[in-house]
Amino acid sequence: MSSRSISRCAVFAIVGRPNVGKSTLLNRMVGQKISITSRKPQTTRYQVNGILQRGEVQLVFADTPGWQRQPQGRLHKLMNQQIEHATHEIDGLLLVIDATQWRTEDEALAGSVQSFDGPKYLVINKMDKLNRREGLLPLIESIAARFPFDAVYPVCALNGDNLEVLLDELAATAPERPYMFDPDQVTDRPERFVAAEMIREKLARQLGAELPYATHVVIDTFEERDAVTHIDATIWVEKPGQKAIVIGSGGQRIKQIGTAARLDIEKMLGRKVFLKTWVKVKGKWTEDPATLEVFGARDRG
Ligand SMILES: Nc1nc2c(ncn2[C@@H]2O[C@H](COP(=O)(O)OP(=O)(O)OP(=O)(O)O)[C@@H](O)[C@H]2O)c(=O)[nH]1
Ligand SMILES: [Mg+2]
Repeated sequence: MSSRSISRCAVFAIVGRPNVGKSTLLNRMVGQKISITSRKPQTTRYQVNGILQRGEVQLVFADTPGWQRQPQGRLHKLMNQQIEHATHEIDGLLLVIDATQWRTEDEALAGSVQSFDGPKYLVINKMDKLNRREGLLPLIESIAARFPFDAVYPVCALNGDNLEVLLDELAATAPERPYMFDPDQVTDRPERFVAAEMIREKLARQLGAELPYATHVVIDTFEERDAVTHIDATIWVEKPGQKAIVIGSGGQRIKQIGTAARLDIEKMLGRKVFLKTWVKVKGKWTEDPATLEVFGARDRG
C-alpha cells in the first residue's frame, strides 16, 4: 500500500540591518529573482514573500526591509513596522548578518529577536568576502555567548554556498500543515508589483547615492496583447531637478534604466515586454500617508 504524502509547511521571516544580503538570500533560496537587490542600503521597501517547494515541504520566506535604528521620516518608520509585522505568525526567524561587519544595529537586532518564541537562526552571509575564516570563530562565540541562536549558518547568498544545509534544516522543522500557496508559485506578490520593483532596482543601481530614496514606481497599465505584455510605468520623484537626473542628458539614463528593467521583466514573465516609462514630480511623497498608501508602502498586517 502506498503511503499518502502529507503536506508540511513553515514560514520564516528574514530580518537584518540594511545591505547584509537578505533579498539576495531570498532570491537564491527560491531560485528566482523576486526581490530586488542593490549595493545601496534600504533597497527593499516592502515585504516580499518567496515560496520554495521541496518535495512535500513548502517553505515560505518573508523578505523584509533592512531594520533601521533611527528611522528618519514616515517611509522609514513604515519600513521598520513591516519587520515587526513579518515576525508575527511565523515558525522561525533568520537573522542575517554580514560576515565582515558586526555593527551596533546587528547587536540591537540580535537582542530584540530573542523575544521571538521559536527557532532563531543566525545566518552569516558574504562568507566569500572573508579572507581568514578563522577570524569568524571568536565572533560566533561572542554572539552565541550573549544571544542563544538555535543554529549558526555561514553562507554565501551570492553563489549559494552552504544554503542547501540551511534549507535542509529549515525543511526538517516544518510542521504538518496544508500548503499556504500553490506549489508552483514563487512569490505572493503580483507580477505588476514585481515589474515595478524591477524598475526601482535599476533606479537604485544607476542613480547616485541619495536619489533612489526619493523615487517610486507605479505601473499604470499592464496588459497582455497577443504575445507581448505592454507596460506603462511612472517613475515619481520629489523635485524637478531629480526628474532631469533620472531622464539624463538626451534621455540616455532613462533609456538604460528602461532597457535593463525590461530584460528582467521579460525573464520573469517569460514573454516579450513593451515598456514605456514616464518621469513625474510629486512633492514630498515619502511624508504623505495617502500617497504611501497608494504606493503600497503600507501596513500589510
Ligand atoms: N560578496 C557578496 N555580496 C553579497 C552577498 N549577498 C549579497 N551581496 C551583495 O550585497 C548587496 C546588498 O544585497 P541585498 O540583497 O540588496 O541586501 P539587503 O539586506 O536585502 O538590503 P536592504 O533591502 O537594503 O535591507 C548587493 O550588492 C549584493 O549583491 C554575498 O554572499 N557575497
Ligand atoms: Mg533587501
